[in-house]
Amino acid sequence: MHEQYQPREIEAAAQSHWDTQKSFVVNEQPGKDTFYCLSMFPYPSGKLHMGHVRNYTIGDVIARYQRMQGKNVLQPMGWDAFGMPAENAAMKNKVAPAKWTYENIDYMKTQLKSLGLAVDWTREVTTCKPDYYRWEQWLFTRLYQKGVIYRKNGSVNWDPVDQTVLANEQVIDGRGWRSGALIEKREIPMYYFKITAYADELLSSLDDLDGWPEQVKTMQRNWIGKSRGMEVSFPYDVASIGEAGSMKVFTTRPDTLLGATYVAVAAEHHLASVALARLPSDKAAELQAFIDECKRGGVAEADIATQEKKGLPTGLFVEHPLTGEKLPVWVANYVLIHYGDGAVMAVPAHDERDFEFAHKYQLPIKAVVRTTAGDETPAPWQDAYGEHGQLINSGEFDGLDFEGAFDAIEVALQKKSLGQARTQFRLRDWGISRQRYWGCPIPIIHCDNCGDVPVPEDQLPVVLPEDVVPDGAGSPLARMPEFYECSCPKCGNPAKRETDTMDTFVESSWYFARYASPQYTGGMVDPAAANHWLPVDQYIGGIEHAILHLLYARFFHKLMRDEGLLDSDEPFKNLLTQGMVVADTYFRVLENGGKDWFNPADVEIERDAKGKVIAAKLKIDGQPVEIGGTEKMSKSKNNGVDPQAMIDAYGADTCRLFMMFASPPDMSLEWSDSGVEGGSRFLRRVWRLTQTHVNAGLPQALDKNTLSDAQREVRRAIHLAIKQASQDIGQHHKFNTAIAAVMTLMNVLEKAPQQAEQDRALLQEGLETVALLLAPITPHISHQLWSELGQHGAIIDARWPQLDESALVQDSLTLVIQVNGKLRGQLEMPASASREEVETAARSNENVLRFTEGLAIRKVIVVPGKLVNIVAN
Ligand code: ANZ
Ligand code: ZN
Repeated sequence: MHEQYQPREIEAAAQSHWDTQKSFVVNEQPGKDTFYCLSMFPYPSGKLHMGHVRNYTIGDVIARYQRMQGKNVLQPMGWDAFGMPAENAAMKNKVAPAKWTYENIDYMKTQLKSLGLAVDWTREVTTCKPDYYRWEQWLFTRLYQKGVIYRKNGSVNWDPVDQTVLANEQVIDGRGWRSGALIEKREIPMYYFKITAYADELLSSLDDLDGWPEQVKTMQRNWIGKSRGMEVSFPYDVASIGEAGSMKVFTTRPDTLLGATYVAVAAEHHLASVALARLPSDKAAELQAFIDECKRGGVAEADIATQEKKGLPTGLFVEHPLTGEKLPVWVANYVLIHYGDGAVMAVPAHDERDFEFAHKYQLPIKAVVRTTAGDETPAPWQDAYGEHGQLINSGEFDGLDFEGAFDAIEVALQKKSLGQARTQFRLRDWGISRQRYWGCPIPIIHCDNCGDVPVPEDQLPVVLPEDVVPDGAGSPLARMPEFYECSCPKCGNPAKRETDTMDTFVESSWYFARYASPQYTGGMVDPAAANHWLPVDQYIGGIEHAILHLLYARFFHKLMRDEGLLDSDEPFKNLLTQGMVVADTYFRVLENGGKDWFNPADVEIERDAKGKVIAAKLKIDGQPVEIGGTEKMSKSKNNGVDPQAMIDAYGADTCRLFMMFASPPDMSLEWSDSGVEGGSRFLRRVWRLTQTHVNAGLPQALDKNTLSDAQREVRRAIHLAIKQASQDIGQHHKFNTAIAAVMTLMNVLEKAPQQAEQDRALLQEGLETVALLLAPITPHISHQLWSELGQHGAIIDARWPQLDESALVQDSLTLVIQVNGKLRGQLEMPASASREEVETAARSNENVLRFTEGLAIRKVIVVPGKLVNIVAN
């Protein structure tokens, strides 16, 4: 055994063992417990970042731990390979996105392999390859025929200068990222997944996901946003509108109906167009300008919620459905066309947005709910009162509570056929058309005779050409006749292939299922394999995917179930959302007020006694830099640490150990060089102790029945570590405290005597335990230690150590120490200790020494098994 711990050699040897033994290649084994451990697959951006390393280490530790429990563990890996960064890189470097992507995959794969992940690489899935996306296209055509996918107009961000559609992230402060032009909303035909048809199930089955963080379930519930409310019709005032009809609104507060003082519609609403036609020309021009303004500024909903409320009157009126009172119709920028019915009944007294609006435009405010303070008219108006309460100022409904009013008002409206209860979801259908090149082609052919025709199964896949370099001016596919010219599958006439591609969230919505049978050519998944492995037992990934990715994946799972492709209802039984990797930031303020950020590696820091950073200077010029606090590692703050540099310097095991030791997986992890060094030091200690031990020759087997008290204490420490680590890893995913338990054990083992045969046998058990407990976390060094410890067979095939409960039984007692009757400490003594032994131990106890300093001990009173009182003066 080498004297020095040499991670490079050890890691290469362990990895080559796993490779040649195909240790991680798994197949269905009926009768054996399965465990499917999945980490969110990476986007091949170029190289791994610390967040990836953390994610995949957590997954790998869980996978290896489960394998040591005797389970048949599947841990696959692949590439979420379509997406915009490839197009941006292509434009910058003039290389095709395909080439860029495949090269990144090659490099990142070697990086992942160097981490020693227990991954079945034979199942690798790459979503930009036709053998993957052909099944996505296949499912698309099936769902299209079923009506689960349909076509309708949707709004997009349109850049009028570049003449192209932009993704939300390409719109910066309302302007195109390249042209700087003001972005307009445009309506174009797009394809939609009818996810709203699954809204109820997506919501209710969250209740069955006991293994998901509560926070993520709440985020999903809010996103789906189920509200019970009422659809209310406001008949048109024919004199002002010029036509008969009614304006529909959706409200969650029908109890406030008598408090409606105006109504408001979205810029795209029918009544806005009516107003344009009927207003005098100056007013119409003003309204037109406002409508244009509303339509500009992108489609991101978050912006709409926070922007200043603005509006214009239309000169139109509707009638209150119960009182017949005329209410003015306004166009307002806070009313969304795609939510509810694109119109609201405004109740300023009880809705904050309406309140802000009414206040600004001096519209009447009428209270119809009694506040808890009991005020009828809380004037002067400070704010809307949004709580439920007893009705006031509402005629026959006065005195009713929310539920009572809801029902009574529904009855009143039904009588007039002007309303009824309705449940509504915030969730909208999922528009998946993207006017981008690097994505999965939508398998539709447009024919003048036959309309939209799905590409027949035997003509799939529709292959995306891979040698195209996009130039940023719209999708190149739309300018490639060789791509879009085709003949209609139905009538044979010349037709045009769809040139939009799918949202890349589609690929990541079903990859977990494809891993079950990645090379299967008979369908999207082999149902037997899918049912064998799914649902995923443990899914691990970033909280940033708490809503969209997880919702879409759950949706796809249900779609696939309803296609008869698999049996389960949900894809991920347990979910672990890992915390961020954070690091210190340093900067200097530039003359223009901006900041120049420096990488922590280029900064020298000074700490106070408590380790807090108090000053920092740049290494190259020795001049001070400002300390910007701890932030998520990112390019923008230049505080990233390249994991590769760490792996190269210390080895993968140290990197993995640090990642797992520095904090629990769901908390943020603060990068620290000294932490990494600490990890490396610990592994060297383990190495050194094992080396000294095996160099002396392997001992005989341990005889548990003839252990001395001291030896029993050592054995107790070994099994305490097993107990602690098993609980921490198996039940709580607290890898950090599991590692701490191993460290405690190491302290005991290092101090234990190593001469007698029994002592050496005990150390053997201790070191085997250390190797086994560390095996999921630092698999390479454990692999080596295991064989050095004389084990036949590799540790990868070994079982997690068994707890021997009898080793935990403690024959010692805790005695209280008093000095002059005051409690001063505790004393741990073997139950068999004599009165004299107890007294001697008490006299040398450090607290006793401290409290008797300068005094003479007059008397020592021992109450056996309970206390020692020392009388001194
Ligand atoms: C009157 C009212 C009175 C409302 C009141 C609230 C409080 P959720 O819970 O999200 O479903 N609303 C309806 N359609 C809208 C649209 N297209 N754009 C903007 N707002 C719209 O919200 C339902 C509430 O949001 C509805 O209830 C409506 O305002 C508003 F004291 O109607 B409410
Ligand atoms: Zn046709």
